[in-house]
Amino acid sequence: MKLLLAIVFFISYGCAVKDYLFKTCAQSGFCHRNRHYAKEVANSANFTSPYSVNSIESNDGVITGVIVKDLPQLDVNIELPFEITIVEDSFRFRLSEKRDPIPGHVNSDRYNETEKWAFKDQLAVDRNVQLSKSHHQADVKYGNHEVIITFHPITFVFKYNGKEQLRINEQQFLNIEHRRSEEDNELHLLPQESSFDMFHDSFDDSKSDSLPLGPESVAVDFSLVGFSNLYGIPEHADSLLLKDTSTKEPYRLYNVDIFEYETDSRLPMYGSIPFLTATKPDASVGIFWVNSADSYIDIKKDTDSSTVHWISENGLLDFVVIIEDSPNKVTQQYGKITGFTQLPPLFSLGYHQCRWNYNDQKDVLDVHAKFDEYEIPYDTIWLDIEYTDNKKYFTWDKETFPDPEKMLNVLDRTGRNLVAIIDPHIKTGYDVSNEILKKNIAMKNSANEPYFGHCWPGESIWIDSLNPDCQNFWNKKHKQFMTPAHNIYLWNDMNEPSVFNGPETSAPKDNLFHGQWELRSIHNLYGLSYHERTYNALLDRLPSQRPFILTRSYFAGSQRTAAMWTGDNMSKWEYLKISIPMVLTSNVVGMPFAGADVGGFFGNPTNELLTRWYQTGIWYPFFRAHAHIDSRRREPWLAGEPYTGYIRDAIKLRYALLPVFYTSFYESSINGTPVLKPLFYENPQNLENYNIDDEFFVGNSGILVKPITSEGEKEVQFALPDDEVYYDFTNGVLGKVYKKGSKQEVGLDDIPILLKGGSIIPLKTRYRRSSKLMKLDPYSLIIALDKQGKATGKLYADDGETFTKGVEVNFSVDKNTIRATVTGEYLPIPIEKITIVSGHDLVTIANSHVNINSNWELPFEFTSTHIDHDEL
Ligand code: NBV
Repeated sequence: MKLLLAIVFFISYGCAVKDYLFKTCAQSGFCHRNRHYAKEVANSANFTSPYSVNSIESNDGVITGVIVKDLPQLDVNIELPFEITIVEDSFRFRLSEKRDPIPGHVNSDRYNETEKWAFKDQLAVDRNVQLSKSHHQADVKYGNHEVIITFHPITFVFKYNGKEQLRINEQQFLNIEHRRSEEDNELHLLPQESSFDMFHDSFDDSKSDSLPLGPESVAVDFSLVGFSNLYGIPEHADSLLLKDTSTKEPYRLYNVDIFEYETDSRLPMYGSIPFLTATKPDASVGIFWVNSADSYIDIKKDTDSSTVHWISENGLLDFVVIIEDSPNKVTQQYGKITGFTQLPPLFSLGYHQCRWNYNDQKDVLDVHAKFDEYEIPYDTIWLDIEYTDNKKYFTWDKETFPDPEKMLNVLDRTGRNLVAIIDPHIKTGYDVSNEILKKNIAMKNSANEPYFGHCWPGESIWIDSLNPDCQNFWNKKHKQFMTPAHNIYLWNDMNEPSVFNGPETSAPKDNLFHGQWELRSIHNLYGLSYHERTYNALLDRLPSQRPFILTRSYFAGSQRTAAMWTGDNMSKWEYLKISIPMVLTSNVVGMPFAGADVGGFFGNPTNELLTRWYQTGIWYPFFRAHAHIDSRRREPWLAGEPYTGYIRDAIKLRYALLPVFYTSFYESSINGTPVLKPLFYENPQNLENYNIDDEFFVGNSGILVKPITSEGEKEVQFALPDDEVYYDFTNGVLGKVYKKGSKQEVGLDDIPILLKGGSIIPLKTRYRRSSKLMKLDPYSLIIALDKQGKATGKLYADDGETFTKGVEVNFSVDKNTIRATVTGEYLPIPIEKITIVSGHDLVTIANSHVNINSNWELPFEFTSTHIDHDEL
């Protein structure tokens, strides 16, 4: 019977499962009700909101107060206590509800621990906030910011440098569905409210949700004054610029296993980051919605402003408003709250070779050897679920992988690594699951008994990674599984969590976690809690080694401990194209270590598509080829010439650029700068940059790329973000100045790149088999002068493995002299070649063999007056 069930699930899983599995807003109780309420409120001529600020006071920089919800038909008012704090220079509002406990399994409070997972450890609270108030309004001042809070109807008006930027609740969509019982529900409703699915979930009766606490949603509207360009709130397979949803489905944030996803879609995907940004030339805004429950976001755009209606199923009404001068500063402020990305170990920026599955140890080592035979660098080979003994994680299939340690040692000889998958569903009936049950650290059902569901191994239980008690156990299991190799890292998949027989491909929302919280409250952060446990386990095992973990599910804060990829895409051109805005969006919301399966997961790419995908993939911060178990083998040499050669060239270019990527990651790890950076970050003054998502910069390097993502494309035309001079840098080879608006011919071997005048980039151009073997290689510098004959650039270098701080070298050129300022100790920095280009001139200082040990300078003179590809 169990086998039959598993086969049924497997078959339905393998076939294209479509959007009918997922609730639309109209089918989702809380979304339906809030959209209905918004419509009724907007249409009622004399609507009076039941909410008003009843009290507000300030105590040692923390502003507290109470909002009351006054329903005339009730004897008592509903009290909603709130708190305002200025955290890391941004405005945080946090509102809860006074509730009487309900006896039973479930914790009947509103969930208040999202911040525990999303925020970094210690937030700076600004105690200098000033509050002044009158009878009908209060005024909160901090820095150049002012927030005017009107008591009834409630509105928050945000001013920055004296100018209005944002109004909260201007539309009066504020809605806090307070506690009530089903019996007296009628008494608690406003005429504008619908009671659809408040106590019963009618979506799928076979997987019904007991909704033990009834309706609990929180919602409010944000009017962005003068902003019509909105970004963020991943994960969706959609454009960089968010769309108007007035006549569409809202964007949904609910981590689900959405296999065979479609592009141009607002459907939820594997991860959620509830952070939305908006930009105009003189200001940028960020709204961080601190809530981990199922959420929908409606966006309405008017000519020059936008309204965002944010709706969550339960939890607190908790948000942070960031208002700054530029988009870069908004991303930075967000990073100050949720933490910046970890500086990844250097190897993880190299090329990753994956497929579901490398069949056995010999297969792994054969593929490994072929890379060297074809002189293609790679750093990591991956093992998907088939390496285990019958999908029992923390075990090896003894027949196919008899000696993993030996295999790891062979990989290690040329500096290569292995990544193995460990998912959160644990097969029942072996020591790992038995121990989980014994230790009482499994996810529970609504009756507070361990939950049994179906996934790859058949019947499974899920680790409750919210439970601190699971950490020691998780440490122990990883130690046993991974010891003693130091070149093995981890991949956490299916952590939405994906449950084959659960509602909407996940676990039932009334399942329970540590603290008796429902999955409903914590759903979108489960994936984060899981990969954080793994991160801690890796640190526990090797405390001085920077861990590497790839996660499919993620939440705000995931950037601190993991990389993400965009899940199961397809071998089709449209998926190659959409991968760029998806990775850019991830960068905008502070999660730069992102990539898409190169080649496409489902299906078989043509050689042209595969080649173009590699040429695009080398720019993903996380660069991995991956394929479904049923797809044909497609390691780079199988394409044959000329494709293999083009793929080799692309991968080699990525390796030459590793110093640029590593430096960009370093910057991101200290100030949040995107590693793949949209054009409007480079120049927010130019409105034409706001909607470009097929072109990007690599961090602050000045490298501008426009990958070819259409079949048969023969030419490329760059949009230039500003008036600076740009040099042709196709395939990493310096050429002439690029004429604005000109079309360049492209062959299948071409990767269109420009280099912005004013940039200095460090490269390592010698072919080595892996990044580790490049460690002692000298650098080459490429210096592209701006219109004033100046340039700047940065290099960060360290051992690439431990937490020991390295060296930061700031290069500059002015008045025909190159200068380097050095901070830190990872020295010397050897340089073998310097190429300098200006509008008309070129200098190559070959074989200079400089060793930068401390601050350094070098005068130069131009030696030729024309730049020609052949000369370089
Ligand atoms: O573990 C198998 C796959 C994996 O290859 C893929 O990358 C994940 O996104 N996994 C999903 C489970 C099944 C996919 C059909």
